[in-house]
Amino acid sequence: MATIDRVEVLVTSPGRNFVTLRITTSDGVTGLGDATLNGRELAVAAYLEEHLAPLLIGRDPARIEDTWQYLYKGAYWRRGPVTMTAIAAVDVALWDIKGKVAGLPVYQLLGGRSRDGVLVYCHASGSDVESLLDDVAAYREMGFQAIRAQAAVPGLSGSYGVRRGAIYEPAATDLPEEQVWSTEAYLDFAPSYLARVREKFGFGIHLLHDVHHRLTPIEAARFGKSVEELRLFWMEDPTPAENQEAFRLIRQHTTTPIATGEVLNSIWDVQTLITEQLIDFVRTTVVHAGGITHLRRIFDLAALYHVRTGSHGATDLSPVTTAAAVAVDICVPNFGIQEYMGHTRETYEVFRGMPRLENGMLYPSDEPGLGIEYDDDVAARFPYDPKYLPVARRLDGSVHDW
Ligand code: GCO
Ligand code: MG
Repeated sequence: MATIDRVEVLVTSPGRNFVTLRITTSDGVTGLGDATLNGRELAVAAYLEEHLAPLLIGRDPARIEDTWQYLYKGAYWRRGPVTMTAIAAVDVALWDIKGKVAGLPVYQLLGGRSRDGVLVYCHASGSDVESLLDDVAAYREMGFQAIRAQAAVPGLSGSYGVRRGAIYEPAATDLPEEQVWSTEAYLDFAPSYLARVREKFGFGIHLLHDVHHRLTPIEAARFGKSVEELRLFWMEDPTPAENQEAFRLIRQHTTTPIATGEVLNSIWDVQTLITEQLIDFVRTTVVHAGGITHLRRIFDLAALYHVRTGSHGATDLSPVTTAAAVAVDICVPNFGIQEYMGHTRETYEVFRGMPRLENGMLYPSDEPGLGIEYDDDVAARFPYDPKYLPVARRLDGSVHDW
């Protein structure tokens, strides 16, 4: 029997920070898992290095489910982003190893394709409505079929979701940037620019919008109602996600589809949302929700309740997560959509073998495992670079949900 011989925690910053776990077996097979938690990277790195690596040495790499249960139940302390990201990294690395040992891509181990490719949505944004419309046009040109639209709210500094450089990167400062938020200004403005996108591009594209946890349930209900005729694919995170019951009120008032889950980490965090059918799309992802093993469990529960998948895929999730997400997405019967933002050129030099993107769809690699290779030499050129996500303050100076 092969055993786990080596466990390495790799930190690199080719445009942004990524934490990667590499597990090597006694047969010399290696597996990669993403362990990136934006703005809290070293907490997960320490969890892995100090607490999980010593438990993994000598274990059978083939026992993925058993290792998952051992790490989850064995910690006694349940759930939470740091724990679930660390467990995810181990889980994904072990699936990568299993695929390489079997000589099969991971999606074949999960049951094989249910579809030809994975529909993705990209991010269009603008500092004003005209530049947003130009951005949507550019993404249409590139062949994207589903587009998220965000514009800067007039008068507010640093609106969520508006790209400043070539790639959207909210964690851009050494200490948290302070941004200004006004619910009133947002609610007055957002429906009007989403309407402009529909006017210009029609109903032949899927249109998405991220509220990013900013509204109360009754405000979210009002927003959802006000955009009903625009037939959004979804409104994302209308209200802070940890209060699952809050979605009952939103649901009673609007037919605008609801997506949430990018900050949630376990099946227990989405149980009410799913079993009461309070959402249409669950956005938990491989890296922050316990890996392929646990994500599949969430998605299977969701399938029973007509909830489709829509995994998080921002720039702060590494190509290892994209590859793992696509492996799951291509298999599960209740797939909805996959977020796709892309990464810097330097990131693709560190992580080689990103799934192929064509006409707004991602296709998994047919290499054994996940098909991603980590280049240590390139990674060494980009040392850890501490960066924080912004915080939001209301007009009176008090802290709001960012
Ligand atoms: C999304 C997300 C991201 C997050 C980011 C935080 O829908 O893509 O909301 O943009 O803000 O992942 O690290
Ligand atoms: Mg989001």
